[in-house]
Amino acid sequence: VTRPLRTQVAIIGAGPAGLVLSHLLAARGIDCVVLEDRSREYVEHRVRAGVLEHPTVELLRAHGLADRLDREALVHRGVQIALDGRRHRIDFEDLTGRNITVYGQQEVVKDLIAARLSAGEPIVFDVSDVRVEGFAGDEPFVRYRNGEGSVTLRCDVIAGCDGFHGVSRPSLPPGALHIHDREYPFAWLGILARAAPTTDELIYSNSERGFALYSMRSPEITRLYLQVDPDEDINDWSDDRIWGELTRRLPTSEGFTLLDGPILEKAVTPMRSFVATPMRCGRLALAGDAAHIVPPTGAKGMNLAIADVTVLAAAIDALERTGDESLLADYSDTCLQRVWRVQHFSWWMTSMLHRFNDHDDFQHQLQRSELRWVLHSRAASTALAENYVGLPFGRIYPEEAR
Ligand code: FAS
Ligand code: PHB
Repeated sequence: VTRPLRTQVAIIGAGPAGLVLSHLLAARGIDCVVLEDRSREYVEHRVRAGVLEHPTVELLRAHGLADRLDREALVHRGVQIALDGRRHRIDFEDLTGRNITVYGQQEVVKDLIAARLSAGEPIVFDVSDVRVEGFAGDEPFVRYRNGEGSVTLRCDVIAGCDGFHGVSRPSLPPGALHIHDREYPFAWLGILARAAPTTDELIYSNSERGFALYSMRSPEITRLYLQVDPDEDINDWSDDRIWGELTRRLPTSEGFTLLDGPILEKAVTPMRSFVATPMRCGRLALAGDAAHIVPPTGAKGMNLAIADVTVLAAAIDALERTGDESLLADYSDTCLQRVWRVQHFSWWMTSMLHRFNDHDDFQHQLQRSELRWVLHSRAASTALAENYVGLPFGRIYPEEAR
């Protein structure tokens, strides 16, 4: 049985992009349905990002979505970068007057889902066979299957917020997209451990053995990452081997101790830079990881996804309220300004902090010189800080001629 349903916006995916978009649209009185192919349990426990930019927290707070965040999250006023075992602090508040917040992506997702469901707004979990169609015209629709059979959901706009492996980007006609991508000669092995953090700020460490990152989730949980080979097999890494390598790469000399503990989760994350342009085809708009991927070194993936949907919500509002399609037509160009700024920042952080091949000593000397400049020059550390805490939403260079 195919039941025709109708809404204004069909959102594919209940990750940060899809869920924030659903709240931004509801705040503007626009109906939407969120379709998610996993269970609520699964999406609420998927361990991923951990750093929220300043504008992201401001947005969540402005929409009444930050109550638990304000109670439980960790506000960080700076970040530490270690070179040759010596730590240097980048003071965000001194350099930019702003800070960042450490709060797991899965916590953000839990809060967004709870808020949407308590408002009586639909999220359809465990859907299957999602297909996006008709978006070349002005009557797009989504077909999917759920427990009761197959459904056709008619709408005005489809928001493809279904991540890198979703169905939306591949649904664009052949040749509609230009793909820009870059692979890196390494990956990150990430762990979540029940071990109390012994520092109250993140430490990014460039060591001759390779990159390591010390992060956290709460006073009881640390989140740590190691640079490994791109095809690393997680089964080759015992807990002891992981803790041993972290100890060798983190600056444990200067009064920083690394407490170990039971590892609750471990996974290898590939590193890539990827942008699909344009981010829209007719009435199908791509947002977040469906359109772009950044290496996690800049802590940008989730924040960039949320930035996209602040632009998309305004564009959809104009279309639904007055029939004006101009903001939707501008959607991709407006987002891509920030996407490429964030791509560059994430590539820059990655190129400064990771160990590249051993034979290019010239590149190695350039890397060390650039990192020392960032750690010792106020101008250079301000450049890092303003990108790290997050640029204001909207067009990042508003003064530029349109
Ligand atoms: P998401 O991938 O989060 O959400 C897409 C949603 O769509 C998912 O719930 C998925 O189940 C659903 N979906 C997929 N196909 C569908 C279909 N056909 N039908 C319906 N639903 C469908 N970023 C950082 O900043 N720091 C990090 O440390 C970090 N670590 C990461 C580790 C891993 C393993 C991964 C994969 C990503 C990591 N990221 C990190 C990036 C990550 O946080 C993303 O940038 C962020 O989740 C992007 O959010 P969305 O665009 O909403 O996509
Ligand atoms: C995290 O805490 O998961 C984290 C922090 C900073 C990054 C990437 C991941 O750059």
